[in-house]
Amino acid sequence: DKGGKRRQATCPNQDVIDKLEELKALHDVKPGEDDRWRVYGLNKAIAALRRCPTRIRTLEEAMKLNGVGEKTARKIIEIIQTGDLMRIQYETTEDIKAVKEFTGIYGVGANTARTWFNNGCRTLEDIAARKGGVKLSHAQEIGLRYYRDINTRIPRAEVQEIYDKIKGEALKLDPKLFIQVMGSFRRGKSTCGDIDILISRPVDDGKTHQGILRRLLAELHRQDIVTEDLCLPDNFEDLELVYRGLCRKGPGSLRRRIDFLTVPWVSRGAALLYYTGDDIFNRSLRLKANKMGYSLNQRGLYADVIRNKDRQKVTEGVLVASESEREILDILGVPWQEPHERVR
Ligand code: DCP
Ligand code: MG
Ligand code: MN
Repeated sequence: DKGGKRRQATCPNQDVIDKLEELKALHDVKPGEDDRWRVYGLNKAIAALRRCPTRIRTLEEAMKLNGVGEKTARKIIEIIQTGDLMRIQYETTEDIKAVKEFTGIYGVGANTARTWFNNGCRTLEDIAARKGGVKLSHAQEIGLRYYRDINTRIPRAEVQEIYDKIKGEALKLDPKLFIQVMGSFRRGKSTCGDIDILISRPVDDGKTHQGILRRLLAELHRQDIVTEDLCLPDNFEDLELVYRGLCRKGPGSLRRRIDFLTVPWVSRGAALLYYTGDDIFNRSLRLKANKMGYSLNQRGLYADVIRNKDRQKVTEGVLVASESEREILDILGVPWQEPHERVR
């Protein structure tokens, strides 16, 4: 993927790159001049490792990489020999640990987490005790209550089981519905962070999926499959809806994050492409589209989008393709890639 932003699935030093990225992220949030130089150095090393077609085995090989000095080379060898980097533990200071823990609460971003830390919170117990005047939204409260569940990855088989049940219930409501599981599951991952489900419906008989999600959710709540709502759509009568919530396989099972998305039939290809990801693959596609004068989003590929000086869209533009993933990739000149190939 020459010149592309995508990371190759086949990079022989990917584990090393991942650890260096982790270290880089730690320096990135610090304000020091030294930290900026370290980020710069790590970026060069990461770029060199990406280009390197073979597995690095010795210090000499590591030092031959462009822009890699002895210090970084020693880090590379440490990762290769131990699978870890002690420097990461050392650089992970109390504030970074707390912010990381707090952002594990559904609906909490880095800014909120940082504010809580500044107000004296250090642990989830502090948050639960509303220390320092912490206020939680409804969704955040659920996020805190099911913190362990939500932050546990879901085995693929469990996603399949929950999805099969939901698909069955949906098809009882309307057998002509188009239902598809997206995200990491569709990419073939062995565990998933959440369950992403797309719903649409062909319009050849003049009907649509309008109102289906409301009815489906009512039924899934009744059966105790969907257990909590985190984010409801404003208007359930729209064709394009996003829903976020929690679900479970059965009584006693862990709560799992679930996202539903409904889209007009015409948008299904663009929606599948977007919500299958991964996010890095999406970013490279959007970049490619922009370079070609198009604009790509979950609704479709558009031409003649007019933007203001802040790069905000003034007009939606002219729809060029949206019904199938293949059509969009073809126009962008991107060779077809199966979902499992669309990975960092
Ligand atoms: N997506 C994106 N950019 C984002 C968030 C999401 O392009 N900032 C797209 C790509 C993702 C898809 O939406 O693959 C689904 O989002 P998820 O957060 O559910 O991510 P995944 O399903 O890929 O991974 P996970 O197993 O963590 O759920
Ligand atoms: Mg997902
Ligand atoms: Mn999701």
